[in-house]
Amino acid sequence: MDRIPMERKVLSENDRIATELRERFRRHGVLCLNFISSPGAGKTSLLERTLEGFPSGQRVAVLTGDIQTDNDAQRLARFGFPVRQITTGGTCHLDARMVERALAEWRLEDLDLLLVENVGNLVCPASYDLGEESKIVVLSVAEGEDKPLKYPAIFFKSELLVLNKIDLLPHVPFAIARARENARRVHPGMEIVEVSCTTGAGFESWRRWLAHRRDAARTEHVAGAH
Ligand SMILES: Nc1nc2c(ncn2[C@@H]2O[C@H](COP(=O)(O)OP(=O)(O)OP(=O)(O)O)[C@@H](O)[C@H]2O)c(=O)[nH]1
Ligand SMILES: [Mg+2]
Repeated sequence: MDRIPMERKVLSENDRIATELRERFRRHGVLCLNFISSPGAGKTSLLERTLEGFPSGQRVAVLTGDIQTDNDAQRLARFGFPVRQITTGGTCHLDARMVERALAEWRLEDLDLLLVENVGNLVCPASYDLGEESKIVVLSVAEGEDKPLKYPAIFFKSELLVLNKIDLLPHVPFAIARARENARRVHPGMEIVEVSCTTGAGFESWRRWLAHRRDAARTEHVAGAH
């Protein structure tokens, strides 16, 4: 009986911190994106290719969550942008407090894009607001086109679906039209891009989406400053 109130209390404390973080991000014109997927769908690969495409001097930083290792931070640090690992020690999602702590040594004035890779999990991260502007869910074609129906919360809450590993389509039974239909059944009008992090296919669409969102955040920030 008392499990529900406890959970509510934890979540409302998380929401309080997330709200503060969101206000700080907006005040500094930082676009924060929270990447969520099941383990191995390609979050780190998407971030690697994205960072690889940025000219040096971009005001971008990355936080990456993992239950146990710092493998992803090592992969992402190769591109010369600031990267911090958040090791959750068993917890299946990032929370706003973890993000707040990880940001303590960075000046938000120096950033305009913060990319947050969540722990690989399609369930728990959906319940924890990190103060991000948008959640992005990554689904690979090796996982089955029914996933939006089975894990609706994360597809409903995410602004964009990145359908990854399209290079594998000839080898796996994945009906991409059905996947898109399922995502939009859960989240009408959901934006979807199809990519392969291995070949780079579809990256123009993903980069266009990102550039558009960065422009929007910048415009809002400038407008707010007047
Ligand atoms: N064929 C193919 N493999 C891919 C693609 N993107 C990622 N992979 C592979 O999928 C595996 C997992 O990719 P990661 O980027 O580590 O996945 P992740 O979502 O960050 O995984 P966790 O952090 O463990 O949740 C790696 O072996 C990648 O090389 C793709 O577009 N095509
Ligand atoms: Mg990863």
